[in-house]
Amino acid sequence: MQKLPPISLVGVPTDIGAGHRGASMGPEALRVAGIGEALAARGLDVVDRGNLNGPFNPWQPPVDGYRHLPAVVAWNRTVMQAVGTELAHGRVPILLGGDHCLAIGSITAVARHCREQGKRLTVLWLDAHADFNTSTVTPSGNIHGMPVACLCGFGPHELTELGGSAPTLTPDRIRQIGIRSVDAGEKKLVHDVGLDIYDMRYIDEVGMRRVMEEALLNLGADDHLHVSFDIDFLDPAIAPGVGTTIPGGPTYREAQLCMEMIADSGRLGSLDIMELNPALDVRNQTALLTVDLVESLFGKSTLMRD
Ligand code: 5AB
Ligand code: MN
Ligand code: MN
Ligand code: MN
Repeated sequence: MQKLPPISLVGVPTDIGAGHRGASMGPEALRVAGIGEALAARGLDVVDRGNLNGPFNPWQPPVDGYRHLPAVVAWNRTVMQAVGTELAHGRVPILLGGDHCLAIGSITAVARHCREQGKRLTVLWLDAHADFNTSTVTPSGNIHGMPVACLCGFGPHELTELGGSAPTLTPDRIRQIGIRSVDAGEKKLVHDVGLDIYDMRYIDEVGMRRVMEEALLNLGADDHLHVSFDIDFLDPAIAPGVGTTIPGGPTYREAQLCMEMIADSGRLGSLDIMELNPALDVRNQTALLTVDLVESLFGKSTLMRD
């Protein structure tokens, strides 16, 4: 079995960027489902750093196209700092969300770390949504629908410049998998920037195996792979505990294969687990499923391969 670096769990208990309350309880639901114990049982060194702190959710309407922008910025600064610290200590940060706006801080920290280490960054974005809205095209003002745009330099300067002045990522470093809900204005934007999207139709047509082969193609020895896992990537029949369920997602087996092939790449360097909403879950089943998939992501396989 390949030697994996030590892991740090970092809880971010907020739903500040979401359209439903409840993702703030995600970190605790993942702990109750045994995420730390499951990874430790794989022989990994796991430390739980507890939860980060930040402003409460005031549940306000959008201002200039954004809901809760100042609080979203505050949470993301804290996330960037915490993720950066873990990476600097040679650890693999696992962010326990929390809503998906927090991927801005997480990936900004990862990108900075990669620049410092001379590593190339590839981001796999597992999601039902493209998360490429801007203040002018968003149907909701919810910033969890905007993180990919912000990371590519489209968004409020407080978020696009969280880690300095230049955009954190160029669109060619991102591969999105599982996409099946893109808003009209958002569709034009992702098309214009040429985002690499493996949508559900493509998964239906060629299968998850070829999708993952293509998404993981050309990963070099010095590449850092970041996985941003929005739980609504999964079909709602198996994962009801999310705020924005979209039917027609990957099945249990497709999701397993996706995780196993990422594990096989041997390049996983950081992970976000986002958008789990225990208030909408059924007996914590979505959290338990997530832990099962994360075990595969860290190399657990059904057969005698590990
Ligand atoms: B998630 C929607 N596109 O912008 C919007 O769960 C949904 O992080 C965004 O992928 C869903 O409000 C954000 C309609
Ligand atoms: Mn989503
Ligand atoms: Mn998302
Ligand atoms: Mn969501």
